[in-house]
Amino acid sequence: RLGNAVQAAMKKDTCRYLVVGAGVTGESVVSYLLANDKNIKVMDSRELPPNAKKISDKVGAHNVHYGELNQRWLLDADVIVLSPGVDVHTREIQTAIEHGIEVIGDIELFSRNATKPYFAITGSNGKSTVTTLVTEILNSQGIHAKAGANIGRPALDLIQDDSVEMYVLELSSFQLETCQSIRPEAAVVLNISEDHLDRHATYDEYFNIKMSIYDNAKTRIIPRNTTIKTRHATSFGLDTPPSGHYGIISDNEGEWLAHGQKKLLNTALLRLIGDSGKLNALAALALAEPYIKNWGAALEVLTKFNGLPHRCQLVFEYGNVQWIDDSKGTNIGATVAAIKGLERPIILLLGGLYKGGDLDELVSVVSDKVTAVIVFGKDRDIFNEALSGVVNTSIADSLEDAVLLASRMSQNNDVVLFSPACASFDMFSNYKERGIAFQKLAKKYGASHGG
Ligand code: UMA
Ligand code: ADP
Repeated sequence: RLGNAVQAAMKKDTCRYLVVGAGVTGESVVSYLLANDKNIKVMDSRELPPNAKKISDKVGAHNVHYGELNQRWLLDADVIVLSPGVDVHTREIQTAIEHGIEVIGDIELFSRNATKPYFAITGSNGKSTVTTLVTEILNSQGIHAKAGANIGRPALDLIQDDSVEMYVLELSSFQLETCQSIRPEAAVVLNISEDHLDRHATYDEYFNIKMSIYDNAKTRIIPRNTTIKTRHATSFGLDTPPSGHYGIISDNEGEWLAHGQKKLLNTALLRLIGDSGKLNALAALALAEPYIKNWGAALEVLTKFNGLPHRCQLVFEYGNVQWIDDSKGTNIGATVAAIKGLERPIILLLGGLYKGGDLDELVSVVSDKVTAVIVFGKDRDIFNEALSGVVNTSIADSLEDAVLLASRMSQNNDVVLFSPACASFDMFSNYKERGIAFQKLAKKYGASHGG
């Protein structure tokens, strides 16, 4: 964890800030600091970072340095504000830390300066879904809440909007790693499975960074029966809940989301699919509970929420074959959950940039429920090797080949599931672009073959 000398320095007009990263986070940090009259320089290791021009215009060309991390600038700063995409273990950043320079992230700046209450949501999977649900539930109670941070809109942009009464922050491990002052109203680690092991040295490091979200939280929400444990917590899970906790109860009318013995909503009315959908709904209710006065309105949000795009999204059904876009399935845990949530025989498309993770878990659910696997992308051989012993696998040279092959293989009642278990950056700029590409191809080939 990083030091904490910056608070005093921030108050000094002389404090020299160096913002590292000229993406959306960098731009939000620059705007925030400029609004507060601070002395700022910006650098990015990329020659042409996304917000290069906008940032240069704001701080002046002589205050930006693009194309490499400049050690001298790093050592001249009082405070370095690091964007989440830059690894804090990078040599130049470590050298600055060794020289006693404070390195913080945008969420640390947010935490020190937010004057309204906020929620903090992390986990390996389900963050964006739960962040959106909590925000909508708060809105249903007449509270003007806005979602931000890893979900897209940087946290410091939210702070600058006076009309917002509450913030709901989705936090990644990268954002938590450079933050030590968060004091959320309520915090949750939704689940943990191996992810981002290309950035974190060990699973334990990743786990501990996630768990730090609870340190100063007023209310702590945890998933029941997992390794995520903390004091005075309210739990959620798929079993019958103890009094005061959230879970599922069954009776002759079906299955219910429940708070203790109190039935809240028949799960048949929930549009989110599978066990993940139920868990996400329960977590959102547990987080928002202190602010729920009108339970009818809060539960109505759950009955109307169709899920976010590219998360187990039904693209279309043709000839009784369903095509599902789960492009946001960027780790093994998400893909395993997607497979488990489906009832029909599955043709699974996966591959891309493997970030580490438990292949055995994947092999086990694939052997249970998947009839064929088509692998694509940079790390396709890793998956082919792991899965070829348990299921029929094919190697595709492109996403287009993969979809074409799936359309030829698909039969009545199949599901074609696009859940790559990998990052998209080998072939696309992000998971959205990858999902859109899949959807177009699915529509092109799915309607001409299959079923
Ligand atoms: N980069 C460099 N050199 C630099 C700075 C950045 O090569 O000097 C590269 C990074 O390696 C990274 C990319 O540029 O690949 C973007 O990095 P950034 O820190 O500039 O990112 P932002 O555009 O500010 O977006 C970040 C989050 N991105 C990351 O953490 C990588 C966004 O989450 C988040 O929405 C945004 O801040 C607002 O808070 C995206 C993400 O992929 C969706 N998050 C990861 C995930 O969900 O798995 C953690
Ligand atoms: P995150 O923001 O953590 O990436 P999302 O809500 O965007 O989470 O969903 C990402 C992926 O995780 C999708 O593939 C989705 O189907 C899957 N997912 C959503 N909720 C859960 C959950 N509770 N457990 C496991 N996987 C989940």
